[in-house]
Amino acid sequence: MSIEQLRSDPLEGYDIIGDIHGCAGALKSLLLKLGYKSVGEGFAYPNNRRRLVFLGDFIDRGPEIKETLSIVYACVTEFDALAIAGNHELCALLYYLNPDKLPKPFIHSSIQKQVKLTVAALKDSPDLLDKYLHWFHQLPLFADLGEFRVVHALWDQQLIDWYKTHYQSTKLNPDFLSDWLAGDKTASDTINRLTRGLNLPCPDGIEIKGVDGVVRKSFRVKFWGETQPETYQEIAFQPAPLPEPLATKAISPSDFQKLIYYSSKEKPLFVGHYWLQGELALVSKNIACLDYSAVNGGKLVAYRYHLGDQGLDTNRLVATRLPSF
Ligand SMILES: [Mn+2]
Repeated sequence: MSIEQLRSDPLEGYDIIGDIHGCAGALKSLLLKLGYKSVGEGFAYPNNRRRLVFLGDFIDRGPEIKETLSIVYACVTEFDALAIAGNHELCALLYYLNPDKLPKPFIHSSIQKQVKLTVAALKDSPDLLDKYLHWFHQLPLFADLGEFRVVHALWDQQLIDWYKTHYQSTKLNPDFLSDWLAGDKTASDTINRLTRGLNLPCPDGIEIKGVDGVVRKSFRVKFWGETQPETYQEIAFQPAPLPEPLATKAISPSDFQKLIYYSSKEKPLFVGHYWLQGELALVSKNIACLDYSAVNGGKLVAYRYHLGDQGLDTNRLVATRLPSF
């Protein structure tokens, strides 16, 4: 198959891929399972009838970061795939832009260690590292593809509208990056919410030990579900259960004010980021999270979206077999 033969048929749909984190082997097997063919360094669907959408976090953690970057970059630049930024791509950018003053909580010690894995994977190819960092500078932070939306962690319509008005773009750009690095609160809220989701600090000095062994003083929160939740357990969304007494504690009025609600009447939304485990399922009627901990012995997951679909369907979730590393 040559690249020239690819561009003919109308678009049938999109295949949206969750967090890869350097698992190129899992990525290749998922793309082959979905019917994509290897072309050059990338993958394309026969006659370009389907396009790929990557939800961010291509880098860090995993064993084949360099090859993963090569595949995703080629899919985007040669075959019209879309890739949006995850918190790890932003972290890598900041690591180069501003190594002496990294904004917290966006960058903490464990994520810094992970960025070093990406730097190490590209240490013999400084030109490639430059190329990818340049690419990261221009990745979209979110996208509305007409029938559905994508963002790495959380769709906050208010902050997205602010971003589009303020920067006249959906992409990362130098003005935004300099505002963020200068400590602009709305810029910082936007990047935190969209790429890390909503995190609430644990009250009363409570700590939570994660499935990755990291002890955290905050926890991730849902942006769907009940419109009037009462306890912290009802809004928590993370692998480790909340410890008592936090789980059954009533949500404080100030935390309640921070909650975001993506209505079930909104168009379908795809996110990654949340380290899901176990059986594939939608997280709500109109939201699919496609991060199933690929790098942690889990699965790399895609959603097959056909143009004209009415709503989401669990049967469209596709996973690689368990990788062998
Ligand atoms: Mn992430």
